[in-house]
Amino acid sequence: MLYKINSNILCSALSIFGLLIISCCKPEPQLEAVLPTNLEVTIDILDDGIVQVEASATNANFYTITFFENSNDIEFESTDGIANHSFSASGTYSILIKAHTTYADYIEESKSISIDLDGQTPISDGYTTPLSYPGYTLVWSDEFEGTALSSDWTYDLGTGDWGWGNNELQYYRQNNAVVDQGLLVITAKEEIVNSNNYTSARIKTQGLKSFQYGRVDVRAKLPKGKGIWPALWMLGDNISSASWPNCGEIDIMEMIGGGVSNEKTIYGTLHWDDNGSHASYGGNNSLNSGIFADEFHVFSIIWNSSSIEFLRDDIQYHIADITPTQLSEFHQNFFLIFNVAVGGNWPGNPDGTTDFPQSMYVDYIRVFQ
Ligand SMILES: [Ca+2]
Repeated sequence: MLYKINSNILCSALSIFGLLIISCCKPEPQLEAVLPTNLEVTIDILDDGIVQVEASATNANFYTITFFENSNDIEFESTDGIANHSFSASGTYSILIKAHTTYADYIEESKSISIDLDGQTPISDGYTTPLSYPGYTLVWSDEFEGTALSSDWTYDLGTGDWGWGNNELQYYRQNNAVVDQGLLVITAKEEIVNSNNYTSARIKTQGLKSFQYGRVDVRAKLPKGKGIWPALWMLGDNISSASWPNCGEIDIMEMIGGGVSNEKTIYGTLHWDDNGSHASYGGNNSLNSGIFADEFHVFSIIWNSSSIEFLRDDIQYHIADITPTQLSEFHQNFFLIFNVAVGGNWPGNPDGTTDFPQSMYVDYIRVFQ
């Protein structure tokens, strides 16, 4: 009672000074749940029927995302608003997205999507390589089964220094790498995140898996379009102490999109330090018909103490002698990096002809020694 009197006196006193204090003069309001606001939903339909939902809302504590496939309701609960689902047949489906403060307090939005699997590339289309070779043992592989990346992989995130040294335009996020239907799918999207116009993903085995010598096979179907730059590559384990290019770099496969002549050609390259200067030596290989986005191909290196051979679908198109002393970089352990860059010094920037999203699909990586 004494407190109330004092509070009224305070209000009167403040009113004299022209301050409008409404709340302290009113009865205490009942505590009400605050609903989220500004629910925004982005849905990307990737090749192979994989659908990725990204939801965001102000004051949301978590999200529930429900995919309705025939009579099944597949519900995901997520704190970041991200959920993936693979639809197994063509058709029109509903997705219900809820942004919650509590389980009972939410706002929702329903979306309808059309899946057309008829024109998709089956994972069996294209070149494939065996699980064993005479004289070799399979020492590590990832077939990308299951629904998440294994603990052999980690991420490079954000924009790096100077767009990862190449003025690349994308912001790398964990969410742009999805494992589904036996594939790793790395997707470049046109969306604004932290003032960057594109997002994508870059995964690596740094500190987790690395190898010296052996045969490395990566089976992948590539994205396409001006400014799109997929890469399957390796860096020396000593990059944090020796820096680049003293650590050495092995580019198993790079491609820059934009027109058939670009999109039918892949590059295999070595980078190293030659007495204080950056040196590189590479070759390239072109398909006789079609482009690398049409179906799966296998990109390989065969690396031993004397040479590194580069192969596409078992066709050797380049070989480098690594016996000279200035190529000492290539006699140590290397880790793997897979990414899809957008823009940058080599491919140039996307233009009006570039379709987003663009995905690189990796069926497997296998290392034999
Ligand atoms: Ca696979």
